[in-house]
Amino acid sequence: MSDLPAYHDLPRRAGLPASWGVWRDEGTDVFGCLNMLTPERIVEAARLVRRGAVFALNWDMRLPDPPLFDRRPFEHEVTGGATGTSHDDVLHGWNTQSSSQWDGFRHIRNHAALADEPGTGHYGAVADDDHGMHHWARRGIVGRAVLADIGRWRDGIGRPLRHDESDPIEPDELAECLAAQGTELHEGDVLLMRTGWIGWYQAQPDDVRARLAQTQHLRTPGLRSGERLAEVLWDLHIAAIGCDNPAVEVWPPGALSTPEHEAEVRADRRRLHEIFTHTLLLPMLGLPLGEMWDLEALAADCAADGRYECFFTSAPINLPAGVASPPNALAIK
Ligand code: UVW
Repeated sequence: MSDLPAYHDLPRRAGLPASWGVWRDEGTDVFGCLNMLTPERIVEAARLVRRGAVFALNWDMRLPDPPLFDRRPFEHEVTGGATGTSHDDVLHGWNTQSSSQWDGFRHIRNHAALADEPGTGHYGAVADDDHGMHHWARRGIVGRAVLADIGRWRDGIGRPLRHDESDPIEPDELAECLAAQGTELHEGDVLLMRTGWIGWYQAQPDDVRARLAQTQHLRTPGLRSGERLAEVLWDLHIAAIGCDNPAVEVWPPGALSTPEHEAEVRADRRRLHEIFTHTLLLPMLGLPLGEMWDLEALAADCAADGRYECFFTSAPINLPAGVASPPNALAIK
C-alpha cells in the first residue's frame, strides 16, 4: 500500500489534481516524483545487477536528422586543426531537446495554473527560473527501472504499432503489457516504455526523415493523451517515465479529438491538458518525461532473458535553470 494519494484524491489546483506539496512545502519542490528515489530504494535497486551488462540509453545526439519540432541541428566544430596537439568540441546552436532528452519542469507551463497564480504555472508554483536541470543533476537520478516493451508485445498479439501514424497506446495497455511480460512495477520505479519508434526511424530514407521534420506532417504513436493518462501514470506511483518515441504521448496533440473539440481547446490554453497531457504530467504532477531514448539493445536483452527490471542511473547536465537535458542514462543488469 502506498502512502501517496490516488489521483482523484490529490489536492486540486486551478481545478486540476496536483501533487504540489505532497513531498515538500509548496513552492519549494524542484524534484516532484523524483522524491520517490530514496536511499533505501537505491540500495535495493543496486542488487539487481547480476551480469554487469550495461545499456547506454542516449541515442546518437545528431539524430533525428533533421531534428523534429522545428528545432535546429547543431554544428560540431572540432578545434585545433588536423595537426594540432589538442582538440576541443564546440557545439554551435545545440538544443538540449534535439535528441534523447529529459523534459524538466521549466519546459511546460499549465495555463490554468498560471491564470490562478499569475507569474507561475510551473510545477509546485515554483518560479520559472527557480526550476532547472541543475537540481536534478546535483541529485542524480538513480533507482530501479522496469521496461514495458509495448512495441514487442503489440507485435506478439497481432496489433503492431504504426510508427508513421498517431497510433494510440491506451494507458491501460501499460499494465497489460507488464502482466504479459510477468513484470511487476514498484512504487518509485522509473518506467521505460519502448514503442520501437527509434528502430523504425533509423530504417527510414532521407526523404521520409525530411518530411517528419516538418511539424505539420509529423505523426507518431504514443500514449493516448487525456486525463486518463495522467491518472494511470500517477496511480502507478512511478518516479519518472522514459520512452523511445518523440513525445511520450501521441503526436500531434488533438490528433485523436474531433476538430470541434480541438478548436475549442486551442482557443483557450487553460484547457490544453484536454489534448496535450504534458500540461498535466510536468506542471501538475511533477513527473519527469524522457523522450527519444534508445531502448533497442536493452529491449532485445530483456526479451532474451525474460528480465525486464534493471538498475538505472541518469546524470543530467548541470545547467543552472536548464529546461532539459540528455538523460545520460544507463540501464544495468
Ligand atoms: C513535444 O511534446 C513537442 O516534445 P517535447 O516534450 O520534446 O517538447
